[in-house]
Amino acid sequence: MSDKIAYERHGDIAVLRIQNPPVNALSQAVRAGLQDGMSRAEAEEGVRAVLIVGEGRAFIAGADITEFGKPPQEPYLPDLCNRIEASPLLVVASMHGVSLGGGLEVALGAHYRIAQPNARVGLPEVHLGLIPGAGGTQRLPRLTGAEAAIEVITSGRHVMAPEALELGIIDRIEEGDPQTVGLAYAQELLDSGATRRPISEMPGTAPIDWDAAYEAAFRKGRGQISPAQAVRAVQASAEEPFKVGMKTERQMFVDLMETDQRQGMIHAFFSERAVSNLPELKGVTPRDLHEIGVIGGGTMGAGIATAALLSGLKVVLIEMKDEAAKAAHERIAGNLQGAVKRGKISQDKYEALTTEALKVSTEYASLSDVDLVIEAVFEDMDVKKQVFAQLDAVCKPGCVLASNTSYLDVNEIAASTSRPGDVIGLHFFSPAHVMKLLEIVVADATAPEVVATGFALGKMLGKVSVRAGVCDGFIGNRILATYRTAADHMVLDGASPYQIDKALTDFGFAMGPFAVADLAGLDIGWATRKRKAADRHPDERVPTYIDRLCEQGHFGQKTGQGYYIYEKGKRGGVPNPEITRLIEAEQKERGITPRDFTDREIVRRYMCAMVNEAAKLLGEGIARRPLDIDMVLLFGYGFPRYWGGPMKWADLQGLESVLRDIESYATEDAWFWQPAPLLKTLVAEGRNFDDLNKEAA
Ligand code: T1G
Repeated sequence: MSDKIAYERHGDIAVLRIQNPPVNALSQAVRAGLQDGMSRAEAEEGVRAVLIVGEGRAFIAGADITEFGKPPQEPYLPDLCNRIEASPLLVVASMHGVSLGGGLEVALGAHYRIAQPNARVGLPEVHLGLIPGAGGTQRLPRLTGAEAAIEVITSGRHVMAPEALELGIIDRIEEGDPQTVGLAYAQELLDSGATRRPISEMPGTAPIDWDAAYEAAFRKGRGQISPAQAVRAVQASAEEPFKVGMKTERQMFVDLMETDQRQGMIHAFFSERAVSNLPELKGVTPRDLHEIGVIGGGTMGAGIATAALLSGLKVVLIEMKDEAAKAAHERIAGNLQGAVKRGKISQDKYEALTTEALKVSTEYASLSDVDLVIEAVFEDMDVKKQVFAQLDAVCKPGCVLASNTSYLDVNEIAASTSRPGDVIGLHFFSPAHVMKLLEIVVADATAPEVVATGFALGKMLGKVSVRAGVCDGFIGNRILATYRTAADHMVLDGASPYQIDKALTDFGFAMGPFAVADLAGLDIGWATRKRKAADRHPDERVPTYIDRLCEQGHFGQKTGQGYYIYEKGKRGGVPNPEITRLIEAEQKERGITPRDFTDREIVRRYMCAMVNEAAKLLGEGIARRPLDIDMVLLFGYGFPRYWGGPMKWADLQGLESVLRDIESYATEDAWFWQPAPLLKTLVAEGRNFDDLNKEAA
């Protein structure tokens, strides 16, 4: 038997204990070991039951994702689950930690299931662009009914043990060592004469409005196909005999395995874990973090303080005046009340955080003992330098001094202090206690252990932390500025902002660029255009129609009018005829004859601009790897996860075709569409962005 499964006899019960750290993924060796273990138990004298249990932190986290994309190896997981279920012995699964995907499917192949109170079960395959492929769509509905099964499968969420008990997914909850409680439960079942209980022999679920469920899943997936496919697989569990339903599920699973969306989502899964593992930080010890300071209690500062408090850190927040300090305290308390409402913290915890862990002051001297300070004050270099001068004077030696600036030069800020090695950029995204992305901006003088401390803070706050070099806009905002410009150029040339927004939401973005601009506030872009006007290149095409709207005092959602008109109490907005008028006026002024754009061309230009700027960033070393850029766009800019990110999207299109399009666009506008040197090199060498990820690992 494989060394991944420990086989033990306990009276007339055989135990198969899975030993495949870190999360007992169902590798080929584990599958073969379980299969052999079942045969051995059935061959041995006196064995009446089998207990399947996991060693370490989990029962089973699912199929081994590292095997995806490689030729499948027997025993195949659906066959193993069927084999477990078909055993003449009574089979019991004792679950703890997570039982996800194939892990839950193995447990559903057993006849009875017992779990720890804090155990979680789920079928998260949709997060990998797949559907459950080992009987989950056929067995789960037979236990829970179609609607509950569809909700669990299409959400991919983790179901806590009490709810799983209620849904009938597990039979019992009992605190204790998983093997001990599992053995006792199996013995109790044997003593009570309980019979085998194959789920496949249970009747299929009652029908529901399958087409409505399919439509709902497709809409919610925003272009992702596997959730909707899962509905059809569950429908098969109701309409076809079990064996036929299994074949239907298998075919759908195999077809989805071949899709770009599966490649994109697996790429996102592994990149999310790789992005914070920087080779240069191996062996570098971060500084201790127990208490942090936050300068500025506005939306951003309060969000950062909230995230820190929720992660267990103490916070000293500094505001200029008492009334601002009081407002900041209320803002943070409001954020924490939200966490209570969402069940993230108890009311007692809320009280402790707001009265003990959080201190709000107007005195910088209160920062004398903090381990790290993040300033989130007005985005002006002089203001930042004044703040850093005060921090430099009062903070203890070794205290990390961080700026939350979204584009200012962190090198210049560092040089204004006596300790540039302690200075770093920590660019949070608003709301900072909700958005997962954190850009860790490493200045020239930043010490390695200060970088390591930034990543340690990001991990404590549950962020996806990405290393960025110093440039205007770092990674995300610099790329955003470029693809926004591509959209602006298409508006000048004839595409309406509304067609562009729709084309991009159909591509999978939660919102199009113009709806996003309305949400963020048109005054921000207006201020940026004014800031950059002085050193603008003469060939740069910058529309002015939107400045005309800003001059009228319309800044988007916050004023009720922008690209869209927003009516009080109504979600979303309607196109603003004033925008169309202003665009037509500008086109006339510029002598432009507007032309039609197809949705495909809109997406193509938008994505090529994004990839081209990203490739420039990579070439300049601002971003370390293509996967870093993918994670920034996924976690900070609403990029559709099923593409894996812009760099994965480009690999899936083929870099040659992307470069060819960029070069064709450059014939219209050589200044904006200068092909990135790195892109040209990769195409010339027949390599792609994933090759760069592998080389940098
Ligand atoms: N396969 C291979 N490696 C896995 C893995 C898996 N399923 N799950 C986790 N790992 C690795 C992960 O890469 C990391 O590696 C380490 O374990 C710790 O993970 C047929 C087809 C289980 C909740 O989608 O959600 O079954 O970086 O850092 O935050 O129907 O991992 O240390 O080298 O994430 O405590 C379905 C995916 C598969 C679960 C733990 N299962 N995993 O989270 O630790 S498809 C999933 C997770 C399937 C069948 C279908 C999480 C976790 P390294 P971690 P964590």
